[in-house]
Amino acid sequence: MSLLDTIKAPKDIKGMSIEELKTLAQEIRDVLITRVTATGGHMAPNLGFVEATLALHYVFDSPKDKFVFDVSHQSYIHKMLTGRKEAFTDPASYTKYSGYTNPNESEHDFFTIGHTSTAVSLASGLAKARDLKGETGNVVAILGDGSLSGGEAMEGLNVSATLGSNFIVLFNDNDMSIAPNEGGLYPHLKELRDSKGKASNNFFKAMGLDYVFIEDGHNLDDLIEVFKAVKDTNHPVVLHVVTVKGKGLPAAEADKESYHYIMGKDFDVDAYMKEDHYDEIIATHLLAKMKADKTVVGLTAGVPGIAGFSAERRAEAGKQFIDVGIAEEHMVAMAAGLAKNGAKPVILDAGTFLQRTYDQLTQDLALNSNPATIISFPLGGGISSMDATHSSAFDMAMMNNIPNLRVLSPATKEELIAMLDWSLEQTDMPVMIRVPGGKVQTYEAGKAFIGTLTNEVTAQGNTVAILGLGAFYDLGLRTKEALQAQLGIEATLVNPRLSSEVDEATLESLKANHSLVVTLEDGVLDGGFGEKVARFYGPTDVKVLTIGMKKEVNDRVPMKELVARYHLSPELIVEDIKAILNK
Ligand SMILES: Cc1ncc(C[n+]2csc(CCOP(=O)(O)OP(=O)(O)O)c2C)c(N)n1
Repeated sequence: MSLLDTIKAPKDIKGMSIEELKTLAQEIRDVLITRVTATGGHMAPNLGFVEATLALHYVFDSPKDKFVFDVSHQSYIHKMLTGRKEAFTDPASYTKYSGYTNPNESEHDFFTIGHTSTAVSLASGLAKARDLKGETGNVVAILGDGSLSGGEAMEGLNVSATLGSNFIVLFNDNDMSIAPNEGGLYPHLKELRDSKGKASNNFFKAMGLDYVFIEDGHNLDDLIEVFKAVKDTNHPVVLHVVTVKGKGLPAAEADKESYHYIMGKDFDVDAYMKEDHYDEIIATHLLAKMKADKTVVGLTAGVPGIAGFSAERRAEAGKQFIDVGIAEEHMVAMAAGLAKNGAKPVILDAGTFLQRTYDQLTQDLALNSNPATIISFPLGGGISSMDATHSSAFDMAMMNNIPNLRVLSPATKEELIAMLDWSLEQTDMPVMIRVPGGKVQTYEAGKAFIGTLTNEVTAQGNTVAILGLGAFYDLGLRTKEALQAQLGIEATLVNPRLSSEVDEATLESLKANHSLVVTLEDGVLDGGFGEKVARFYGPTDVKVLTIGMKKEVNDRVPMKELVARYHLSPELIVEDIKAILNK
């Protein structure tokens, strides 16, 4: 029986000797490597946080003492120690719990988290509420060095310095974000590490926080000693803990970026390599554009890999690629400045992370008509089986309704490239291009985009018109075929290309010989494209069927279930059409 087998709750490690804790740390590493290799997940962040998590649970008393993990992608060990270890040790239970903290899973988790840089702010609220209620207990925010580059983390540190009561920030410094850290702060963090916390240039002290340095974040004796010393502190303190990302797995230590998140064993690398992928297509094209025009500049907020910008491509792009750190708001405002001063900025980010920057999109880009291009990547697709925190179902609805921002949804790779080329040359407005989820599609029709911002009727028919937006153009094509086969209806097929506006001329022309218009979109319906079409036809006899996601939280719901629930298949859509047409 292993030591890990004996642990059902944090109290079970409290009686262990340091030697036993060290053995347990090794067991946990072995389990992490086996489990994450099988299922995929955040390998390197967790391997680097084994001893620190053990020491936290050894010294503090969770859940009375509260831990808030930033991003919470490094919370696997915390899960193992808080009654959820079967999700790591038992293959049949591997998918039982999510990869992030979630209060529905455990009383030891306080927030559902997946976006970065929020832990200090969230934890400061917990601490303030504790104080207002006259309660006791420690509050610990766990913040990574990458996440520190996000403005919210800095805002949180600034405010929490004034709490005047117990507040601990465990700053987990492994000198890496997903990719290497960028920005003027990081050489100073290195100075702090190199001087064992003694350098006079101390960001945390400048913020008004007490500061303790722990040189070896894998030394349980040191960690436990310092944690005991700061437990029940009466003021805010930062524990600067130096760790090694990927600790204990040589491949991960050597290639921290690739091992930040890895795919599981079922992922077929060979098949993947044989296929086309939008990130590769975009990165290759953008690099060529950069070479031809020195004012083209790519920007990302800590996620270059999402857009195919590997270390090699970043080096190739040189000064024309900027990783701003995990600072989405800054990225969008900087893009506004770049556009204003004649450069051609291209923002490359995931739709879910762009949610953070609604204000900059609205004010700095759209209101000021600054012509930046935003390429929004849906992680795993718009409607997807992702964690709720990482859903990209909402980016289109968010962007669609910002005046003076055009949202384009290419259906094919040719169209995507044509839209990007057009957007780079126009100077009237910011443009978002929503990368289609799923397999790369290529149709001749997609070549027609010349920046006219009109819908494209790709097949003229009658009775039913199908408007298949972006990734769902293909679903439209298949629905058209199913309609023909099952009801003998020759439907009209439209590639709308644009979701922020309706093309009134095209919609007007459909009135003549169509009684039903079907819209298909890979995102939430509320605020989406279909609603705009429905509003256009509201005062007319034309009926509108909108297919897309209902406004609700979906957390790792299998795609099969979502297809059935939202009728995302040709068969189910034909059933709906039949019912409406009384066929
Ligand atoms: C708002 C937001 N932007 C980007 C991401 C993607 N992301 C997840 S973890 C991470 C890096 C975090 O680095 P760090 O805090 O140093 O933690 P480490 O993984 O190195 O332990 C990034 C960029 C995200 N989750 N949320």
